[in-house]
Amino acid sequence: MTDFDPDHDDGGLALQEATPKLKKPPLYRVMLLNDDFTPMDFVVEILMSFFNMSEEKATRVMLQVHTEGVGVCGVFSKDVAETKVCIVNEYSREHYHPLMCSMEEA
Ligand code: TYC
Repeated sequence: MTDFDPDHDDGGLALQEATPKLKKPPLYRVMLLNDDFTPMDFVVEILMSFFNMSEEKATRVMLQVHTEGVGVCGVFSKDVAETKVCIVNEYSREHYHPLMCSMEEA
């Protein structure tokens, strides 16, 4: 018995399987920015309806944004984050509030 297989002659080279170069897709933080005009209860409503937060959590995040200038609404894949940013900014404009929602790589 021999290891030589004429149908799969590697020409004497040692063959090593390539390790697949698959990287996990990046995640994105969606954030709210503070401003002086958007009512607090509107921000709480946004966090509850678009980010599925309880009223308690939404109030905590809103107050963090209010005092520190920025707060995280959640971490999502790129397309979900982009969609959330768009719908929050559109909804805010429809209600004539300057609230800004943005995203950055997590
Ligand atoms: N600073 C606003 C106010 O005093 C409230 C506010 C909180 C606005 C969070 C935006 O992302 C924000 N009415």
